[in-house]
Amino acid sequence: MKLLTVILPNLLLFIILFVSISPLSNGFKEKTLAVGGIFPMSGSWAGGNACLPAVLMALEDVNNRTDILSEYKLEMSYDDSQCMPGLGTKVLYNLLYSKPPKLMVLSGCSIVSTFVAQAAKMWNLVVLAYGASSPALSNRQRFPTFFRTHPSATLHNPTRVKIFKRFGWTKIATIQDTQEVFQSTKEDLDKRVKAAGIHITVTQSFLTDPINAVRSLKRQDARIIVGLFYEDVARKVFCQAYKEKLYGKKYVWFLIGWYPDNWYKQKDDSINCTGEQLAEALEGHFTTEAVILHQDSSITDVGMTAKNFTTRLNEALNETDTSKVRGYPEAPLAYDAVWAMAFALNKTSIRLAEKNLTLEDFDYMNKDITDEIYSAMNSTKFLGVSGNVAFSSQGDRIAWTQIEQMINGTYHKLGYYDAVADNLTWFGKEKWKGGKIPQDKTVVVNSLRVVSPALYYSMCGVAFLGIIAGIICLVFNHLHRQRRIIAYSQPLVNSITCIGCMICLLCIFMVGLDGKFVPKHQYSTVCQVGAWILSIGFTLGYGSMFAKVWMVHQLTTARKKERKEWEIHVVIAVFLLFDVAILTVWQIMDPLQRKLQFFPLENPINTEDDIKLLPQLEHCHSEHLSVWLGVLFGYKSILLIFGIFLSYELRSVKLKQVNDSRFVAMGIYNVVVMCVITAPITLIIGNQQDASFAFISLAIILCSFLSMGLLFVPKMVEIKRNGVQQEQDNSGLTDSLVSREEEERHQRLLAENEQLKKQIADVEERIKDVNGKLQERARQRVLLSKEQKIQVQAELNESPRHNTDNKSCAEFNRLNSKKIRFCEEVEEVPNYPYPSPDRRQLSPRITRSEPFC
Ligand code: ABU
Repeated sequence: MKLLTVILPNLLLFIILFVSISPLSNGFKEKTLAVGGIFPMSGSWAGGNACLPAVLMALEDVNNRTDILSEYKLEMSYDDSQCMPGLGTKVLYNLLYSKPPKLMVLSGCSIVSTFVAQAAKMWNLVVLAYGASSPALSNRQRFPTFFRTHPSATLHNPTRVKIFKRFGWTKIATIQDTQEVFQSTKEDLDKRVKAAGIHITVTQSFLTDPINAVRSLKRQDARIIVGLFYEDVARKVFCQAYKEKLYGKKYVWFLIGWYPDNWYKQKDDSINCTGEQLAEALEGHFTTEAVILHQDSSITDVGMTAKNFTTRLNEALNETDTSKVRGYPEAPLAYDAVWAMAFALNKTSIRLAEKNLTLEDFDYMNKDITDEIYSAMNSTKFLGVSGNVAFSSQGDRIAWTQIEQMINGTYHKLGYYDAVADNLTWFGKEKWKGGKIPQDKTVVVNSLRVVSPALYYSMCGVAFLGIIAGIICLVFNHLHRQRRIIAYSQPLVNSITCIGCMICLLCIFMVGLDGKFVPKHQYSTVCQVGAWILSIGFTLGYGSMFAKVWMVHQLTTARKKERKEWEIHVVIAVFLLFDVAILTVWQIMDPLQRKLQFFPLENPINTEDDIKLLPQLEHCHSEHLSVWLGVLFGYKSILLIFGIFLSYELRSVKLKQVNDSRFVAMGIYNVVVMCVITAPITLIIGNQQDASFAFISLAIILCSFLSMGLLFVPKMVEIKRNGVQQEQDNSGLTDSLVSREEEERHQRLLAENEQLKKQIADVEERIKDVNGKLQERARQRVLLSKEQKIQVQAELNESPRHNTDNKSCAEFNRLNSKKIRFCEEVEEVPNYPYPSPDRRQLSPRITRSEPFC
């Protein structure tokens, strides 16, 4: 009995205690409230694997609490969405159209939640997402009944910007899946980096296959790359990054941090890269993720510490390596989502009671109860296992972010960022592959392409020798100016040619002057001086030779046979004036300036540095360069063409008065040929400084050396061969080039030739007439009989006309012999310019007349 009195009260106390705190106590909760659950158990984010056990655990815990929803037991119907919007929507409809009505729906995975939340408003249904990060969901107009315990992905962006600034990166690239969740994250990132003075230089997005997007990143020299995609796509991206070598010491990748730790080791048939290859490509990448486990060891409002929760979850999952379980990081959010729902429904039931309503009265038509649930959710605040749970006006969670880096295949914490307080806690444990912070872009170093010194000095050396040779020629020309061979070759013109060649040779020194010798600001002066020197040098050198052949042509063709020496000088002066006029106008209106031509970037040799060389080539340029060159070259080309024509005409002429005209003609040929070859080739190889300098220099050298050589070497040889000759006074010869005696003879012959030409023309006219008649007769002969023909022939023989024809024939023969005499006389004059054309003119006529006579 005594034993009974001791045991009974204790037993009763035990029973009371057991009933109030044991899980069996929910047996007192006789009414049930139905909620729905949509869990992605596979697909892009298979977070349901860890979140569903966490939700079931939370439901049990809520139902075990007598102080929350004391009359109601929460029951959840759920299904798998595979993180596919279509399937997720189907699951929603199944939940909606199966009894009892669901007061709320839990959902995960942004792409499913977007569809579910958009549709749920039509059924006055509140949706609470435990695993949806899409910033697009923070839109009250579009999703009026949506809440989430998962922070928005925009939470990562301030953290990313903070890190960019920390490492001094101002140029970044992005690559993202075209899913709305990632597009909206990228849009938010755009705004934030812009505000921080950082530029997104490359943006790549892709629908299913990231191959081209990754290639494009590589091509556009992306260095700091933010990747926004689900983990299955991340494997594809990094497989391609591995193939494109878009990783290593030059690159830094920023990825989403909520992938499971071993995400890249998962077997994936959609890629042909091994886990090791992915690990190699991923080494050193950064991740950012929200801190979603309460960091404190205190007991939370849900009756346990975060650590207790983890232990219980691990037991429920029955998995030693929890990093392999999809959705493990989000499990606290799922657990807290159930508690948030319970707290809100609890508050709603109290408010509804005031209106004589109950939660059981909820149906999809009853907006009042939905409004109550919505407002209760809005004001729900508690400390959960994921930290402080509260909802902003957009229904978002606020949380810290943690930054991690993959070092030797495992994620290491680098720090935390509190965006609200703008406080970055950095542990300084980051590691860089190359031992230093990667650059956000390739450092481009300008590299001026200059003429190779060996080439420049050798060409200048030859040009210098040419100038010395020119001086020797000038001295020789002056010393022997009284000698017949010099005196009859226009010594002053020879000197001008020589000076012109020397000026052209001097130009080689200017053409090769580039940034190696001349500072930038003086390069324009070099251009202008070079243009003047080359133009004047050419005009003096070539123009004087041209003037000489022109003079010879005048002497041999024109009626006025007396030419003064100064006329040559006038011709040269006119050319020079032309040059000066064009160059002056060019100089004043549109002077030559330094212009850089850029070439594709090149890799430097013998350096490990992350730099590229930008080859540059200096050019002389003016705005209307083509016009000026067109004018200058146009008139010089006319001179060249005319010069070569005159040279051809005078190829066999040898005048005593201008004894070197054939050598001058050869010099002109040479200049023309060199110009014709050099001009187009230098246009083609203008980008190759060495080749074009060598070509121009060689052309100038060849022209100058050959012109001076042709002009002076024969004279030097002649003078050397004849030794010391008697000096002759040539003053009279230089004054008047053609003697009176020769002139008169020449004029006589010309007049006689003209007269003969007229007579021949008369005779030919008559021959034509007779020929016509003969043809007429021959025709008639065919018609007549043989006798008639003989008769007609006889008549013809006796006819007076025949006598006339015979007379014509005799006249023609007389003229003809006179003409032959003239030709013979002309032949006697050696290399007289007319014989060739006149012979061509006369000979056929003589030949034609012979058969007739
Ligand atoms: N932390 C998982 C988020 C998944 C999603 O937004 O779809």
